[in-house]
Amino acid sequence: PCPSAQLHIDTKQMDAVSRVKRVSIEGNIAVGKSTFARLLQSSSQDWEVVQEPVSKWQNVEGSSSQTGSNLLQMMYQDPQRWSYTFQTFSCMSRMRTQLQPPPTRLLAAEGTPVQVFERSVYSDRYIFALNMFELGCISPTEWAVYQDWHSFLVEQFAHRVHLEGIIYLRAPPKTCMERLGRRGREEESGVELDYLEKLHIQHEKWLVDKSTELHFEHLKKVPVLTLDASVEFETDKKVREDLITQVRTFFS
Ligand code: DCP
Repeated sequence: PCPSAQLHIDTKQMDAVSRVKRVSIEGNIAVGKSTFARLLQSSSQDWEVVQEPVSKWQNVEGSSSQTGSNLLQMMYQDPQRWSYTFQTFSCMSRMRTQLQPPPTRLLAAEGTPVQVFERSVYSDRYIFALNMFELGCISPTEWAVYQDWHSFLVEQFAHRVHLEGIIYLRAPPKTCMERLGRRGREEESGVELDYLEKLHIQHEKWLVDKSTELHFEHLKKVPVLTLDASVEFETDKKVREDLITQVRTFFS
């Protein structure tokens, strides 16, 4: 095509991409983010879930024929040694995921297309990495290095990792502990209630009390929808529909 036609196509594509809203689902380990994301996706053609790349963390440098290191397990077994490495790797893989363009199917959506992420580069830093630093599993030097590259990357890609909204699935740590036990992910078998309580406090500080010191102006303005996730939304149809209606109303 002639350059002006190419430019026309690119502008149209860019318009379509900018129509897509980006929303992340946040909440404690095992609260039910993946389940809720799936429910949202199946409730409308305009919603598309981008899954969290957990399997990559369980198989670093591996391929389909060769097994790599399980960094998630290494981090839980020796947090002092592996937390920084884990937080670097998980955030980099998330950054890649968040930078991927929305699928064509979503660009052609009739209504308001929404891309739903399970967690974000923001919870990586303000929930997990911060918590590990406060627990002494990430040293002050590692924390300074982490914050340096994290701020740099988020600022460089600000317009592409920006979120239009956050859904906070809120449940008591005890409920998450029960769900974690039921799910039985092997690497998490040593996780204790105390750890989930600490992560709960980090979520509350960031998303409810707004007392976490955030380093990005755009993040301070992102609207947060807090949902009561202590209810059994997977099995109870009425509860599920009510939560989905709340989300749709919030983002309409
Ligand atoms: N994790 C971590 N640091 C991060 C991100 C995740 O230590 N920056 C760990 C915590 C969990 C695992 O990775 O052991 C996956 O955590 P999530 O809470 O993100 O995902 P779940 O699968 O537990 O969520 P849900 O059950 O709510 O779908």
